[in-house]
Amino acid sequence: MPDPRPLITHLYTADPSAHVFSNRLYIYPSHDRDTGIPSNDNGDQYDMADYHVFSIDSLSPNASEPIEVTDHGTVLKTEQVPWASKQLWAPDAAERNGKYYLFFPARDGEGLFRIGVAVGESPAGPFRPQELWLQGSFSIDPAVFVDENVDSDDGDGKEAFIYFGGLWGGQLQSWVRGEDGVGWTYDKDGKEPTGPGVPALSPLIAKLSQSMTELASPVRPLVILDESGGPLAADDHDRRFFEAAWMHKYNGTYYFSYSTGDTHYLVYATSDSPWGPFTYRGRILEPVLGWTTHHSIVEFEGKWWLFYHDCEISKGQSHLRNVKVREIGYREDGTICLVD
Ligand code: FUB
Repeated sequence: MPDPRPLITHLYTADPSAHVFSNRLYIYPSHDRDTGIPSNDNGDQYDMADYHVFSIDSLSPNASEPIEVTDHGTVLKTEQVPWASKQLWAPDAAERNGKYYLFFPARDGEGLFRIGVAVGESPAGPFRPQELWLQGSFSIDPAVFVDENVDSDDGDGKEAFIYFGGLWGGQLQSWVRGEDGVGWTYDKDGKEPTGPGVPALSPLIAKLSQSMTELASPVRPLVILDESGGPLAADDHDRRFFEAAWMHKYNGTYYFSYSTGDTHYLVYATSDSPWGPFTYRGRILEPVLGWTTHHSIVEFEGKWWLFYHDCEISKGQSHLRNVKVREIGYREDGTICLVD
């Protein structure tokens, strides 16, 4: 099938987190810009300073018409966030208690990535940041999943979880879990593990409080198993977690999807619990033009959609990306396929 056209062309946008709020589709992407910082494995070239929110009325207009996207303008800037110094990376958003929450990673004053929360009255923003980052959070790429119609201690039939983490520039390899299983400490010399039989580093999960502005559980690893029931191996770069966590639920099954980073695949694993363990199931998307790949999956107008990015407009400059969308489907066994 022909590659879809970029959805947004007047700005560089990436890492699209898509959600449906009040029957309208909202996209919360990173806003890429070129500040001339040379590319390196630390991701310094991804030097973003604000967020825009976009929305779409319908993804199924007449085939000949382009999809109409509304830009709701700047909804949060680095200088509004008391604790952040730079690099507003991939955000996500959630609705609860009649309010909207924007979750975003940024470096703190010491250069460590933390995850912040900003609160708004409308899905289109603006968002007011909390004074401090989400205490206990670290690394990058928050994905917030609100599970509905569940037995919940929170009394509203909902439970919210935050999934996060990213290797290399995202610093996941530098965080070490304490022996009590509760605290995590930073080790600047931390390295991604390697070697035969060594398990890969896991993405992380915590429950969110009903207020959505605090962690309500310790942060713990989200285990991803291979077909033989063992944890994915660190050297299995085609399948191990790198960054870009996303959670969605289809037919009662939890789908955790992510990027494999240096092998550039979008892949997924499934479980019958949002806490896991998850079992690796396969690939969703082959490598795109550019180094990073990052996505979200959402149901809208009775179909399932994959939002992702590539570097078509910038002709392959990896830090200047554009958001795209294509339809996905599910086979009878629950595996995901792209729809032509
Ligand atoms: O946009 C900056 C970083 O690039 C994101 O946080 C990663 O997921 C990768 O897409």
